[in-house]
Amino acid sequence: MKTISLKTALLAVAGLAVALGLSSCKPKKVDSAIAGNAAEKVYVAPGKKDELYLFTSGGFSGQIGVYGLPSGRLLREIPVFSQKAESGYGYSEETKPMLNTSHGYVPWDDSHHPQLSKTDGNADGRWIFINANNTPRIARTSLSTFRTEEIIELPNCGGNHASPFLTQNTEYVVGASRFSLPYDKDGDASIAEYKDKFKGTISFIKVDSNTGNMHINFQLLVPGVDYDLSRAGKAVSHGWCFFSCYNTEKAYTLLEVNASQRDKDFILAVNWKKAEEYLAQGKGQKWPANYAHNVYDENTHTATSVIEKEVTVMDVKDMPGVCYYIPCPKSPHGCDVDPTGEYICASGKLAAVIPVYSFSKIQKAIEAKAFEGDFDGVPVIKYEAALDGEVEKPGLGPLHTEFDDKGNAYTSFFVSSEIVKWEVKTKKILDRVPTYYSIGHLCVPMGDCIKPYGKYVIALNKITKDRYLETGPELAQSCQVYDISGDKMQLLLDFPTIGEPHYAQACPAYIITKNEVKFYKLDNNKSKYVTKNEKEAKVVRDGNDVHVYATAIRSHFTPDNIEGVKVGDNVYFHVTNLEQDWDVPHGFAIKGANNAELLIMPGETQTLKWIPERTGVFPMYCTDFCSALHQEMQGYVRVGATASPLKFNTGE
Ligand code: RUQ
Ligand code: CUA
Repeated sequence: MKTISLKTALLAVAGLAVALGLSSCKPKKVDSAIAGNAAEKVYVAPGKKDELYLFTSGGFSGQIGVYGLPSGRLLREIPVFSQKAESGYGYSEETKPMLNTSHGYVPWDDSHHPQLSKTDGNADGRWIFINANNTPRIARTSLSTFRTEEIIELPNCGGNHASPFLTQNTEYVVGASRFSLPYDKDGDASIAEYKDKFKGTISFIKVDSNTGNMHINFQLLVPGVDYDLSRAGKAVSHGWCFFSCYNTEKAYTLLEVNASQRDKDFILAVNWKKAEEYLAQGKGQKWPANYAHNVYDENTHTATSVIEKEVTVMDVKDMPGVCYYIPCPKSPHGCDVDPTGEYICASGKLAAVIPVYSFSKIQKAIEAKAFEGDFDGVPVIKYEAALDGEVEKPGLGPLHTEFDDKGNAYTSFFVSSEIVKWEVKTKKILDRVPTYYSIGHLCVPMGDCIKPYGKYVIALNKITKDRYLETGPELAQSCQVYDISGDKMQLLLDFPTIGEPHYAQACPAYIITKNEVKFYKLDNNKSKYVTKNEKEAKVVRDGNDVHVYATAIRSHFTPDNIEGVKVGDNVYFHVTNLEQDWDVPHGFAIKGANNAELLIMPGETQTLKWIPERTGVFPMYCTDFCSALHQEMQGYVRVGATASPLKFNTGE
């Protein structure tokens, strides 16, 4: 490598950053970084709507944040992997199955990479996918309802980080393991046997193009390194996926030191179309498995959870032509494919250059067998044979790259806390701007698509230090918006986010709003517990279970007086919102409920379970300000020591 001299310095800086708890150099001249017309460029006047949607990962909140751009206004937090008391997600009987896993009910996770569904390599506004790292799962959220519709657990996977990445027509959502694990003998081995026994996996989850429903078509068993990030090929490279790999040292303790030994780690190139051929030839082995598959049905307004028992696994050792490693300088993190699909750039966290590989050169190298040996049976392509060129002296600690519509790339630098713009073809650096501070991912609207939207780059920062009003020991998480429409990047706006915005994707608003669902049709409501009109409202006892079939409409519940419930009963309030109009949810809450409230959309039925633990009269009410007489939308449930005949009514 040409830049060996820089490497020592880099390692020292990176090492120092680690020692300081991963803080970074603070850019100078913070105040002068804002140009005079910045405010005007992000100002969205009252009554006007934003131009774009931005979907951020919630990180350790497990959710997705929805913001308008360029204003940075928070519109919604969509619950995905974590319970949300605000709407009852994960608390209502209908949504609890969404958070079921093979480990039982897991109401929390760590989500990193939102991915908009794609058609022909461009965002199509149908769904957004996101990964759960900790208990490996992938979720699909509808962008017509902004609700999570499906969550599939990944068996044979530890740390689902290189996930979920989509092929160009959403044929597959792909997720790879960060933590390798032993998969023979029921997953047990001594940790010291890592080098021999631990393996990684890559899951290829097929997405039904009409319904979006996911199933694991196959898993690839790959050598036991850490797979970190990924992008699928597109256009010329459609049919391939690329993964960054670190810890090719196969260290299993003190990775900070032990996984930073080799001068080069790898990019893994996977020919998934070829893998499909092997699958069709019956190469796959059925492995017993145990993983949850949870689906929310919009007609029954109810989720079901099924535990699947089998998965098809193929060992890449036995599948020539499917996998190739390509050397990549020092602990790569991001692995990104440019809009043409020809260029793949990898960002080594400790590297002094950004290597840019050429897809056509990779193909030629494979044909010519330009290999420098193999790694656990997988051929390693010679670095020079795959390389198109290097971006030299780009900055310190490159992490991720996105692209605009003019042939430029934008790379984030954690340690030097900046975004660097460079030209993909020439690898020439064109501009750099500081970020405040320590940028991780970055997002250009549709910056991973065949036709990027461009216009802005959004920095997703790890540290905010002096940027916002203090909020105790934990400071706000933050995005920054930069204008990239001119030659020079221009900082426009800081705005705080909910949770840690690891990654985000953005697209023009019309792509999403054209599919919008305004309310659920009551006629289509197939819930087992629906009450379609007030006359059918009732309260029914079944042993210790009491089912309240209730309706809500401005501004009363039917029934709103209930007597005959006893202490210790399982009381199920099945509330149907009878409204058939946009934006008229009703809430439901009862004193002493130790789970959540419900927020019920027009036409929908949701159920809150309540176990009264004492006698008395318990008020219930609507929590969502629905009309001038919202505050009148209330009622009572009387609880006795023993059961008495059930009585219920409204207005008698
Ligand atoms: S990561 S800061 Cu979890 Cu996507 Cu790169
Ligand atoms: Cu219904 Cu307030």
